[in-house]
This record gives sequence, structure tokens and C-alpha cells, in this order.
Amino acid sequence: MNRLSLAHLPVAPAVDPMSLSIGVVHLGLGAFHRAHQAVITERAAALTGDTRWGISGVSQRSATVREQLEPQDGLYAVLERGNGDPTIQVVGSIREVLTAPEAPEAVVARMADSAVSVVTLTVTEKGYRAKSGGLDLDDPEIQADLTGRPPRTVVGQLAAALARRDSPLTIVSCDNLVANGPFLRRLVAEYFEALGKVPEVFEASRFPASMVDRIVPATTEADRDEAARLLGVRDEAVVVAEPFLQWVIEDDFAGPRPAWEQGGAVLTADVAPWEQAKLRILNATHSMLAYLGALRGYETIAEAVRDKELAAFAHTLITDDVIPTLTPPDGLNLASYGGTVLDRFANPALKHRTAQVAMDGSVKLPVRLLGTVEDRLTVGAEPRTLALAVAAWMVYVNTAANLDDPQAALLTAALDGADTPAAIVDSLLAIDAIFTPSLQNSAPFRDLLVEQVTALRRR
Ligand code: CS2
Repeated sequence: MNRLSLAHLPVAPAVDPMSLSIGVVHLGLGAFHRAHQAVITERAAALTGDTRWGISGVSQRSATVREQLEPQDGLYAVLERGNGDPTIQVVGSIREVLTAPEAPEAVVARMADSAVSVVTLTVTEKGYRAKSGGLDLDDPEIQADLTGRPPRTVVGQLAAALARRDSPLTIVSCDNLVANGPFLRRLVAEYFEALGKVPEVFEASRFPASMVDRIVPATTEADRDEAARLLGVRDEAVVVAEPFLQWVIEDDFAGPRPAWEQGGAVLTADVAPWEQAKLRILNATHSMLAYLGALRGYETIAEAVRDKELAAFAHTLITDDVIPTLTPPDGLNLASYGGTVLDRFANPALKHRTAQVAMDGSVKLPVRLLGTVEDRLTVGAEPRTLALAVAAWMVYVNTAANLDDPQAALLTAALDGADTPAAIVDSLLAIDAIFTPSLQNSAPFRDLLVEQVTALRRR
């Protein structure tokens, strides 16, 4: 079977890929970007006829994505799985693929190019190399970048490009972090401070916050086979996604940008309420269902949320513990948003694995759950279901065979010899990189955790 490419194109993308020049760089060319920003960028180009916004995608680790996309001229398909039959669409907005470890200099040069005015990022929580809200200056890779080698960290890449530019840049974080834009700005500022020189162009550059939402499970061999059946050509880079797609972006740009609002994005003055609602409702219940589901032997999130007891926990988490902490963004009813989220999780066609959502808990928990816990404790509430979610993570960490987490070694060492619920809770709660002092010192929180860990272990 032929490979998808410009020469073997069963369905035309919404834009002619050859007409696009590169105007956006995206760091973190994983499945999520291909199913999200790349789709909205393509739609915007198709509707406006503006051909300046082809994407240079940078894969931060392995060459796999380049090997998948290069022989396909950057083309790939999105396989959408909703209620009915799946649909498939070829996307043409990615015009270049760079692999950072292979070509670190080319990555910086591309971001320094004056035709590029926007950089977007999906590099996951751990990709920021942060500690206690700031840049982790003890991180060996950050230290190595600071010595002036061709940079390998995201913050190092951005700083090197900014230092080389004459015109300001807009850098849009699309990761699931609190105030992701200002957070990234702070990391880059701290990097420049460590270097001892802050370029003027940095001050003029912008770091808008953004909230992204689409469930994109890891692609499987079965998905690739199905795409081949639907397309009649082989697509090694196909991505699977649910129909839902949302991008809310703070309207704060230093220069020209794609007309993303034409592609379905919402540009707004204040992203914070959207982002809080999404992280605290969707991502929090996702993580809770992943840990509780995995502990009950469920392979997928859909199976977990179809378990009546787990669905009830998710519902209680949203209504009792989370919604009281939120200010609804304009026009959003938080309770019905919560219901929609649980319906999306129940989509059986997605086969989103609990193990995938469960990974990297040490960097996800603070963002998704622990800020809400602090808010509830501050008003004297008893965050019982939030504690259940955190306890489920604790039991999961204590029992998982191969823990997929950037702090796996630290977690395993902390748990060494901990065999009672109280010992498990105390050893994990003591980790400063995860729990703030106010959580560590909260007796009510500790008691709730011990109670929930005890109950989970009994089951
Ligand atoms: C998930 C998210 O893997 C995870 O931790 O919670 O990737 C989630 O699917 C997306 O944020 C949905 O927008």
C-alpha cells in the first residue's frame, strides 16, 4: 500500500500545503498538537486564504515523528471517533519537521527567523523543568544549556532564539498548567537572569495564556490499520481524537498571528476562568478516574467512568469540592460543563488508557487537584473526594509495577518500607516538590488521606 504523501493524496487537505510558508514554530510535535493547534491553524488559513502560517514542528525527543511525517511531506490524518462511524481528514498545515536533539541549531534558527512571529508549545508539564513555581536551576540539562551549548531544553531554546531576534515574539504555552503564559515568561526571565543578560526583545515579547481541550489518546497499530482502510494509503502519523475541540487564547500578541478565531479558537482578555474550570473539572476528574480505574483493573477511562461507583465519585468531586472554588467564565454553566466532561470520558471508541492519564502524577497533581484542596481547606471545608483522588494516586504509586513519572526514583525511595496507610501518606506528603508547606502541615488533610488510603487498600 502506498504511503500518504503529496503524490498519494486520497482526500485534499483544507489548504494547499505547498502554498504555505512557515510563520509558526510549534515545540512538542506530539499527537495532541497534530489533533489540535495544527487543525485550527489549517482551518484559519483555509478560511482567510492567508498563506503565511505554515508550521515548523519540533519534536523534542526521538526522531520517530520525523520518520513518520517526512516521507509523507508533513501530511497526516485526524481520525475522529464520536458516536457514529469514525471520520477522517488529512491535515496540511505542518510544513517542516525538526528533531531537537538531531538539529538543535536549526530549531533556534527557525524561531529566530523574522518570518516567524508566533511559537506555540505542548511539551507536557515536565517539559518546563520547573521547581516550586520557578525554573529548576539544579536541573543538569538547564545547567548545560546555560553554558552556551546548542540548547536542548525548551526554556533554553526559547531564550537562545529571543537573544538572536530583532523583533519580538509571541510564545503561546498550550500545556495544562495554571497561568501557563505568565509561568513560562517567568521561567525564561529566570533563565536570562542566570545568564546575566536580558535582551530587550524579551521585554517586548508576549506570553499569552491559553486553555486547550481535546481528548487525544495515543495512536495504536489498530488505529493505523483503520486509517489505512479508510484512506486507501498508509499513514504512519495518524492521530485519533474525539469530536470536541476547544482553544481559548489570551489576546495579547507582540506581532502578526494566524486568524485562529476563524479556525474556531476563542480570543479573550482573560483566560484564567476557562483554564481553572478546565484543569479543576476535566483534568482533575480525569486523573481521579485514571488512578481509581487502574486500581480496579480498568484499561480505559471509558470503562472507569461506566463503573457506577466511580462515576458517582467523579460527579461528587465536581459538584461538592471543585465548583465552589470556581468563578464561571462568561456563558459557561459549570455543572453542565461537568456533565459534558463525563459524557466525553464515556466515549467507548476512544480507548484512552488509564495508564496514559495516570502517568506523570507528581507534576499533574499540583496543577489539577492540590490548588483546589488548598482553596477548600482555607475556607474550612472538608475536601473528602479530592482527598480520595490524591489517595488513589498514593496507592497507585505504591503498587504500580513500572511507574511512569519524572520523579519515579524519588517516589519509590520515599515509599521504601512504608507499609501502613499512615506511613504511605506521610512519606509521600513529605515530598516538597509536590506538596506545599500548608498542605504538609494540614492535619485535616492528612487525616482524610489516611482514611481514604485505608479504605482503598481494604478494597
Ligand atoms: C489528560 C489530558 O493525559 C492526561 O493527563 O488528562 O491529556 C486530557 O486528555 C486533555 O487535557 C484534554 O483536553
